Order: sequence, then C-alpha cells, then structure tokens
Amino acid sequence: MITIEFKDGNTKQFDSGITPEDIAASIGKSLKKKTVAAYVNDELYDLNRPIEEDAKVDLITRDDEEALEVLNHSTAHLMAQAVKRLYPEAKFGVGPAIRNGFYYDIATDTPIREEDLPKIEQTMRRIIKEQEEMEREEITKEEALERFKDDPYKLELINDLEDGEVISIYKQGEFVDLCRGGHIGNTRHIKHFKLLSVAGAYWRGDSDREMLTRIYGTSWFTEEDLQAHLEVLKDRKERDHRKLGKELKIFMIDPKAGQGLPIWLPNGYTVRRALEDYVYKLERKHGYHHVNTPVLGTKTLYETSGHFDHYQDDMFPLMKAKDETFVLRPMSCPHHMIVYNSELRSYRDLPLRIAEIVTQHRFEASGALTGLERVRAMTLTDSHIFARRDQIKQEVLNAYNLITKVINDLGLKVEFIELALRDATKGKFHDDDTLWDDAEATLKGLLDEEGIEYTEEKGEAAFYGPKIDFQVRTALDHVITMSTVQLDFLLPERFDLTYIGDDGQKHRPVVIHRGLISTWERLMSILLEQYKGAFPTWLAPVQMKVIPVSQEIHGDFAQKLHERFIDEELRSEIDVREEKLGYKIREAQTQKVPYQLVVGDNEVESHSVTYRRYGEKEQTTVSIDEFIAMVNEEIRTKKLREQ
Ligand code: TSB
Ligand code: ZN
Repeated sequence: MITIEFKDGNTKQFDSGITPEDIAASIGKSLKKKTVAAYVNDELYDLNRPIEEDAKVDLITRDDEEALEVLNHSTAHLMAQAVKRLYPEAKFGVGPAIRNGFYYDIATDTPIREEDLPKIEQTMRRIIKEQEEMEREEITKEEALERFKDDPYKLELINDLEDGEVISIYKQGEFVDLCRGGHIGNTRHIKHFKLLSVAGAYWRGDSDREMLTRIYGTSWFTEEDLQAHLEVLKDRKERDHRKLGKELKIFMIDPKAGQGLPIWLPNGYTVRRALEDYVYKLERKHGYHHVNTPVLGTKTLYETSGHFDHYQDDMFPLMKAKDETFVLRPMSCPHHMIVYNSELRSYRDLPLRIAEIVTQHRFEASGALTGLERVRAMTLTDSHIFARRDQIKQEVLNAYNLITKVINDLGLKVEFIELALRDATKGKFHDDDTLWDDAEATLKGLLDEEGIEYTEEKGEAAFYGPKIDFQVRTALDHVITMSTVQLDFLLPERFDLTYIGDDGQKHRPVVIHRGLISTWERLMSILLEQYKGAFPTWLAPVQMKVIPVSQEIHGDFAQKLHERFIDEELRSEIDVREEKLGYKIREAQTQKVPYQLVVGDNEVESHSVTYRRYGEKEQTTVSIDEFIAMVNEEIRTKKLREQ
C-alpha cells in the first residue's frame, strides 16, 4: 500500500501502481470524467501513469489551466501517429502544445499541404476509435539512441540530453514517440479537434538548417469550445492587418524594395498624416519641444551611448565612407542627449521634454518580420524627458497619463501593462547594479503607489534601464509593445549631462524615454486590426464617397457637392464611373468609407444630402450645411465607431 496526500492535506491509502485516473474514480464518477492528468510530487503525470510510492497528488481537471495543454499535447501525438500511417517515411521534430493548440514539425518526402489535413484528421478519428492506450516507458540514453536510430531529429534531441538521464518514451499502438509526458492516457479521450494550417519551420529555428513542415491544430474538451475557438480564429484572420492593409491599399512590402521596408500607399499615408498632426498638437499642449535630427550619426556617438556595445545585434552594419564611419541609427536618444548638452541647463529648465517623430532602422531578424507589426524601417513617436531626481515620479506619471489619453482617444484595447526588468545573468544590459536597483525600485514603487496593475518580466528591459510597457495582443496572437516609458540613469552618465542646481552646484539629471504610441508602422497594424479596417471619420483615408445615381442627370450636382467638401478640407471622393449604382455602393462599402452619399433626383431638387453610415442600413437626408457641420463635429471630437 502507498499513502497519497491530497492538496487539502487529506491522505488515503491505495495499492501501489494506482493511476491518477483510478484515484479520481475512487473519489467520484464526475471527478473521474473531469480529470485529465495530475501533479505527483510536482511532476506532471499522465492520466494512466502508475504511482509506485507515497506521494503528494494534485489532480488536474478540465477546469484547470494546464488541462487544455495536456489535451493538446496528447492530440499532437495522435496527429503524429496518423501522419506516420499515411506517410511511413515521415521523420518527426518537436510537437509541443501552444496557447489554445499544438503543432508538430514533420519532414516527409511528399510535402503535406493544407488539402491533406482532412485526410490526416480522418486517420486520427480512426485511431481514436481504436482506443489506443498511451503507454509510458522509461529507457536509458543508449536504448533511446538505438530505438530512434531512423529518426535523425529525435537522435539530435536525445544526444543533447545529459548522460545518465532517464528518458521516457510513449507508445500508442504501433507508434512510439520521445516525450516527457503529461498525457490524457488514452486516445479515446480526444474528441473535439481540428487541424488548422501548414507552415514551414526551420529545424531548431535555425535558418541554416532544413525546413520542416509545421502542422498546427487545436483540441478542446467540448464541441462548443472548439466551435467558439474556430470563430475566434476566423475573426482573427479577417482582422489580420496584412490582409486589411492590402485590401484597403494602406501599405505594401515588395521584396524588390526590401523585406521589412514598408511602402506607405496614399491611403495609409493620409491616416499617418492625420495621426502626426494630432500627436504634434497634443505634445505641444503638454509642454514638449519638437526637434528634428538625422537618421545617421557617427560611430563615436553610438559608442558613447553604449548602443555599440549592447545593441549592435539590432543595428545595420557600420557604414564606412573615406575616413569616416557612420551608424544608421536604431534609436534617437544619443541625438537628443546632444540637444540637451547644447546649452547650459539650470534646475529651472527642468523638466525639459524633447520630442521627435523619429525615423530609425533596426536589423530585425528576417524570420521575425511581420507586415507593419515588426519592420526594419520605422518612425517612432519618441521623446526624451530630462528631469531632476525629485521630478521623476511626476514626469513618469505625466508620460503615463498622456499615453493613456492617446490610447483612449484612439479607442484601443491594451492587453496588460508590463514592468520590464533586467536579467542580470544576460550580457545585453549595462552592469551598474546600483543604477539598476534604483531605477527598478522607482518604477515599481510608482506603479504600486498609483494602484496600477502590471506583470513583471525579467530580461525585457532596455539595455539602459527598466520600462513600463503597454502590451497589445495582435490578430496573429502575438503580444507586442505599443507604448513605453523607460527610466534611464545610464545615458546621463555616458553623456555627462548636468544642470546647475539652486545650490549653484552641478547635478546629474535623469532621462525618461517615452514612446507615445509606438511607431507609425506598428500603430497602423494595431489600428487596422482593432478597427477591422473601419477607421473613425477623423482618421479615415476617404471620409465620404459621393455617388451619383446617373452621371448624366445627377453628375453636376454631385460634382458641386464633392468640391464643397474639398473646400471644407474634408477627404471626399466622387465616383463618376458609368457603373451600376449597386456596384458603386458595394465598392464604397468594401473600402469601409464612413459616409456614402447617393445623389439622385430628390437630392438635386432639394439641394440636400442623403447619407448612409458605414455598417448601418438607414439613410438620412439633411441640408448640405447640416451634413458638413455634423461631420466636422465628429472629426473635432475624434468620435469613435462602434466596434
Ligand atoms: C522610447 N529609445 C527608446 C525611445 O526613446 C526606444 O527606442 N525604445 S524601444 O526600443 O522600446 O522602441 C520603442 C517602440 O518602438 C517599441 O515600444 C515598439 O512599439 C516600437 N518598435 C520597436 N521595434 C519595432 C519594429 N521592429 N517595428 C515596429 N515597431 C517597433
Ligand atoms: Zn530613447
């Protein structure tokens, strides 16, 4: 007999070799149904793995977060087995569970395509019917090397394991896989799954190694959950900014021009100009001073700042021209330090808020480039705030509040706030512990004092200091940083920044780096996805489309209307093509233009406007002046659309 201790401290005796499934069954039928695995002395155990000794057992049920992971991980095995039946030559890489799903990297002679997924699903269902037990076996490294001798990728993984380490393998029917475990015990527990897509993935993420086929799938405990998730995925696909950006002619990326080097098309640039105008005016109002500095700087400048030592991997290579060496800048901070140092500063000059809409370049890994979300050429709504120590809290808070205002004005959804800290074991951060402790404690203290909820993330700080990051979830389920406030005690040292205090002595200011609303590129990707391409009127590339019913009869009046709007600095377009009315209306709709104005007899006779808002059915007729006043008011107040 062995003694099992539960989470609540209760204990119970069982025969040795009892499984988590049997333990659950001994407590109750419904618990048995809900249990998917267990933690046994903190180790993840399969539902059917025997427990041989006294242990603390914590059952994992469907309601627990890990349950879905166990199910998806098990489904990945099931899929691999099915693939092996259909493609006997298949070689397997890794097949982990991911958020709400799983994937498996596989090499086959005949490539697997999306059309092949239903066939694989069918085979999976057959295996489910066979009710294969997922049996665990522990073997030595030598045995493992022998057992997987025909699987080059598995061999590589086995060779990476420490000598003497116990290796576990899992058998289900004819299929054997190398795995640590955490399974649902029997394939019959897998019911509601779908294979989603196929992509290329380099073995071990290394672009110098071979490309495997990655099959993505998702698995759920109920059909409703599966269907709900498929809906979410469908919605995400429709929101994908790369798709919307193309349809709405916002931007393009052409390999001839360069990957990660986006081209803003007229529609996109119009939105960008509207945003730029808004940010510039807002910053002026909040005491920022705008400068403009070059995209190039000397190598010395970036050696002084520390970018050269800590940030070089993200920079384009140096540019040598005769006896000079230049850096294509990845950030503007060094230039703004020079601006600070251009005058003698006194305590009365602080805080000094230097702002710039900064064009900069980063050598992002080609595999990481994603539409406008992650690019190599970008323009950041940047600022460096120079402050006295006693002003830090207020200035960080001011920056935080301004960011919040902009996010609210744009109606954007932030997933969470992250406090990004240093990881002292990594070399990419400056190494003055005192400065780090001080800066990190300051930001933490401030967030706590203000009652702002946040998560902490080690290793995500900038090389010069900790950050408060506003994180957003994208259509591709990436979590990316939008806005940021960063506290820096390093650059003031590096550039020997000083001000004269009220004591007549020299003092060191601090620098607060502030990215207001990301780069225009990333912001555009977020706007497209969160608005589903339907920009509010103040941002819309085309605000109204004038559509005469008949060009011959209503064309003149339509043209006059359009010109009047243009005079009012509204972004109007007129559709003069000899196309069917329905066709023109549909097109305005796919372009998600906020106002469609169909001009017919009634409008010509009464000199009025009949408008229909995007996404609404109803039409309204008003006078021309009323319409213009209404639209102008909407623009002035930056009215958001219902999403
Ligand atoms: C805020 N020196 C600071 C600045 O003063 C700085 O550059 N910080 S940063 O490195 O965090 O970048 C600022 C913002 O730029 C990020 O928060 C992110 O929103 C955006 N950004 C960073 N890299 C990319 C990229 N490759 N593509 C698009 N936007 C990016
Ligand atoms: Zn900076």
